Amino acid sequence: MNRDDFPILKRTIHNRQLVYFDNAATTQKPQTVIEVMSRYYAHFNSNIHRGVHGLSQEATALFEETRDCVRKFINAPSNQEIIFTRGTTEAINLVASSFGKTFINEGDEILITEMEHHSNIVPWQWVCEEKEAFLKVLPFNEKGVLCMDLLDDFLTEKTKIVAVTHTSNALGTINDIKTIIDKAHAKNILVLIDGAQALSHEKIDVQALDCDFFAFSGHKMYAPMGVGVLYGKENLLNAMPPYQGGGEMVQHVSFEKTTYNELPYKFEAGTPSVGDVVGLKSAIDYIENIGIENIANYQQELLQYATKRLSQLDGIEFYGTAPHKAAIISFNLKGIHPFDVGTILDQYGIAVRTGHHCTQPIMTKFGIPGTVRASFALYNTFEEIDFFVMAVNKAKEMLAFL
Ligand code: 7TS
Repeated sequence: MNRDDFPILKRTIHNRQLVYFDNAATTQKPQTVIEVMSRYYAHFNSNIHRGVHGLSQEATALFEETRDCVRKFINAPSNQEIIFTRGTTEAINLVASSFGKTFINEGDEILITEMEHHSNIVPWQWVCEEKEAFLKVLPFNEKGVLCMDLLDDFLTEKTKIVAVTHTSNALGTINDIKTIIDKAHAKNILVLIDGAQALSHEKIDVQALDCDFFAFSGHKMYAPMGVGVLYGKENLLNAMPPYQGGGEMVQHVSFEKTTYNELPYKFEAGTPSVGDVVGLKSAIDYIENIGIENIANYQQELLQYATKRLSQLDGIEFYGTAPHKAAIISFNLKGIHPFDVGTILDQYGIAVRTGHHCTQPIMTKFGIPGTVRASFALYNTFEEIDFFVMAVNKAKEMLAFL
């Protein structure tokens, strides 16, 4: 599917054809995105929102067009609710810091899950330390599925916010976030969704979900690094204090008192990564041209095929066998360190991720140092999976006797 659109896939690594299976870390970029960014710097580069000059106005228009495009893409009601950040990490830190400052008090509870990425753990730990609040953690079972039967008990009258990942980057599990949101809202609790892994395989409609915050990164959905988005409901964002102080987020500054700009600029201090934002629009156009459902269906076929082929290998252990999974496979070969498997796969030109994937609590739960993770994107092929399974088998033979 559309492999030729991605120039990097023609590369060789260690004199082998590159097989790129590290898409959960970041996806590759299509030529159209690369060209749009190059064109931006060749023809439109200027600082935005501040110049009367024509070039600045053109750059501002491109920047704001992306905001509108993102709003439509996730079906947000208003452009004021789309805040550009550097990525998911910055978006979550923004909410934890700003919401935490105003709305979390001593004795309150923040609910996360046992399968969160570190970026959806650490910022909340900081809030809890500062405010003497409690971090509660909803566990998952041996398949990597959240223990939803415990949810009612974990949502107490002290819970202020639930922060949960849409899709686990280490287990592949797609969580039933709609149920979590509905149950939390029934008790007047807000919900933040970490959507870093979501948009590459699912149409997201923030109004249908009714989530209060939704964070994602462009670079995991064929867009450049350096741009992400925080969607937040307008009334909440208006009630929250600014996260960073600087240019653009202010209305008037004097040494006595500063007043703040309106949404979304209140949360966009300093010069943003305009070229990357412009690239994000191009990536969304690219996804929409193919159709997110087509992408999702194809990736599911790759997942089923790779899971079936790998299952035929003796001594393979999977981590994350939920019935509802994204195209992410985490595994180990019995008695072999994941790093060693990854090093051998690299010699075949195969890029996988090894280690804890910034989800150390998951590894602790399974009692392992890490996993080998293969994650697929729309340009991967069944032939690549065949080659990968062959190479995993070779790694097994080479390492079994060490
Ligand atoms: N949340 C999840 C679920 C993620 O998978 C990641 C990145 C993040 C948050 C942070 O995103 P960032 O763009 O701000 O860095 N996950 C991975 C990964 O699995 N390998 O490298 C980065």
